[in-house]
Amino acid sequence: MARKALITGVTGQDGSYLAEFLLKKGYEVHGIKRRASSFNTQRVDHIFQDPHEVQPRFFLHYGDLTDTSNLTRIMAEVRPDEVYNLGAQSHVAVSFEAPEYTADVDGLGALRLLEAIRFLGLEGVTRFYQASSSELYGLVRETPQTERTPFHPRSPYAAAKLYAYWITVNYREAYGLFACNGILFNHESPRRGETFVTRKITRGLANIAQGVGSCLYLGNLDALRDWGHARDYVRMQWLMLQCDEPDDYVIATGEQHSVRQFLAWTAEELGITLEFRGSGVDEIAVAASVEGDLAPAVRPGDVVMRVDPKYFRPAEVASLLGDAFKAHQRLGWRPETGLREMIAEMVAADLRCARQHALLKHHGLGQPVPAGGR
Ligand code: NDP
Ligand code: GDR
Repeated sequence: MARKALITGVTGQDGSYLAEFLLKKGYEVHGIKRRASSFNTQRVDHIFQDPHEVQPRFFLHYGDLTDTSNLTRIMAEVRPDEVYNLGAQSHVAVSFEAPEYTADVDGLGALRLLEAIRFLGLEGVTRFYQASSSELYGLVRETPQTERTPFHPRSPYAAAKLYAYWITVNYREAYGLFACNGILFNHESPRRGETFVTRKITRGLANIAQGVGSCLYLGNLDALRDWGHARDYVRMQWLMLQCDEPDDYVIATGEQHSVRQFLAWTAEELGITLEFRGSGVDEIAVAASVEGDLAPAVRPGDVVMRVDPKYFRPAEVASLLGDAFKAHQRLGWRPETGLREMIAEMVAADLRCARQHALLKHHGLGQPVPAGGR
């Protein structure tokens, strides 16, 4: 019998990589997707299996983390060996605008799943993974951050994730559930949502390079992050549930860079050398030189980025840097993809899209490409 996994957030960045990973391992994979007025399964369409054509091992169920009866019913039907709770309103800036919804989905959503496991008597059957976050550290008390670093959340998102973290620990201690927290630092990929800063930059600059996008507007360029590749991080999510004992693990690269550096390296990938002028809200990035043929629409002297204070957050997390020593020591995990390599992969993917837009525009068929919002 194939092992069964249930993934919330299967249509998101991590959910799609994890589903691929588990299918390759021979799992039967069940994912929860939200009802939307248009298609929202682009990230998993390539692994969808038409039940009319093959004996499928990948199933999608309509559901929502705010809906207890729906989650309990899916859990009862699937009786999964492993649950990966990746579903979330995952945007930190948006959580300031929708704090109650974020608390409901990101905080209580975890509780609803844990309670469903308990209510159905699956404690001895089902292992649980909670997608915890380096945002828990917030106002950091020590660098680098480890599993023992105290938390100080700085957003409604992080406060909701703090509840989910502790309720996961609580169900492990109180009911003996095999429940783990992965405290994951930022991880990105070509499948990253378009409004997170890395993808906003790779997509925005690729569009400018091909003449289908205008100036990029960003917020805090001084923010420091520890960026890894999502593909490497989902492997660790699975590894945690294969251990003899449940535990919590930091997953990070141990390297830290600024948003400004990420922008400069992305430009370099396109043959553009950037010069940063001004400071604070007046800072701009100018194309100092352009080489090669990847950015035909950019001329030296063009302003490609301006700071817009609208993207500053009410409370910022200035600096995050993780120490994944425990994951390395106990589970043999190390990230395999370096940041420059990941930027190259993201730029290549966004450049392909930008070129398609440019071609359509050339034939008078193009729609304007919206710049990434938040
Ligand atoms: P994404 O934003 O790409 O994916 C989030 C997923 O959750 C999507 O499938 C989304 O559905 C789904 N979702 C949102 N609201 C609900 C809801 N009410 N009910 C059910 N599903 C819902 O996030 P990532 O893949 O990047 O992250 C996965 C998890 O890991 C999240 O919990 C995130 O908070 C956490 N995390 C992420 C990190 C990162 O750097 N990527 C780092 C640390 C933690 P839809 O597609 O319909 O929007
Ligand atoms: P983060 O990721 O908040 O760390 O949360 P994000 O990419 O949104 O921001 C990283 C840093 O970049 C700064 N920044 C901008 N951010 C966005 N989104 N848009 C901008 O224009 C911009 N300009 C500068 C931000 O202020 C911030 O400091 C991500 C999410 O995936 C969470 O779900 C996850 O828990 C954490 O990573 C770890």
